[in-house]
Amino acid sequence: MANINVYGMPMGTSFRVHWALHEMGLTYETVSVQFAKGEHKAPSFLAMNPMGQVPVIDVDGFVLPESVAITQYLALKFAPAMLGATPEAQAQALRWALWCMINLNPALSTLASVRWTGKELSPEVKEEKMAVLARLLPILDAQLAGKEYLLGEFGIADVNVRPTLQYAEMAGVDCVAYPNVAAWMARCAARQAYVAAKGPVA
Ligand SMILES: N[C@@H](CCC(=O)N[C@@H](CS)C(=O)NCC(=O)O)C(=O)O
Repeated sequence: MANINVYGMPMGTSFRVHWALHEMGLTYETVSVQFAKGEHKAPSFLAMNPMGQVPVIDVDGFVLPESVAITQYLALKFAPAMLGATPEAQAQALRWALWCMINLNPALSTLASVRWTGKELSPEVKEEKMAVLARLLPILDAQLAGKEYLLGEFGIADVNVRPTLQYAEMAGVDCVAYPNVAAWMARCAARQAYVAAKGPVA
C-alpha cells in the first residue's frame, strides 16, 4: 500500500486532491500547512513547491504540487478508469480541467476571496467577474445538459471542476439560473467520497 501525505486541508484548491483520494478508496495522511505562521513560505515547504502553495502530495517519496497534476497522477497510478475509456474521452477530461483552471477558477476564487483575505472587492472588480461568469456558466450548463456528469459517466473531469464551484457557494453566487450546473453540483456533493473528503463539519 502506498504511503500518501497531502499537504493542505480539504478546502479550496486542496479539496480536489482529498476528494480524488476518497473516490479512489486510498488512505492518506493530511498535513496541515499554517499560512498564518508562514509555513507555506518556509524553505522546507518551498523545496516541495517553489510556488509556496498547497496542495502538495507525497506518494512514497514522489513529491508533486499543482492540484490538477496531482489528480491526474493519482488516476494514472491508482484509478486509470477515472481518466476515461478512450484517448478522446481522456482529452475531453483534460480539456474541461484546463477550461476550469484557466477561465472559471480565477473568476470564482476572486469573488470568494474576501473569505480568506478579509478584503472586500471593489464594485468594478465584482462586476467584471460576474460578467465572466455570465459567459462561462452557460457553457458549463450546456455541457451538462442531459448528462449526470460532465462527460456522462463520473470521472476525473468532475473531480477537477466541481471543487471550483465551492467558491460559488462561498461567494453566494447562485447557480439556480443554470439548472444543469445546480443539479450536477448537488449530485457531486451527495457522493459518499465527497462527503467523506470534507470531513466532519465543525
Ligand atoms: N494552481 C495551484 C493553485 C494553488 C493555490 O492557489 N493554493 C492556495 C490555497 S487554495 C495557496 O496555497 N495560497 C497561498 C499563497 O498563494 O501564498 C493548484 O491548482 O494547486
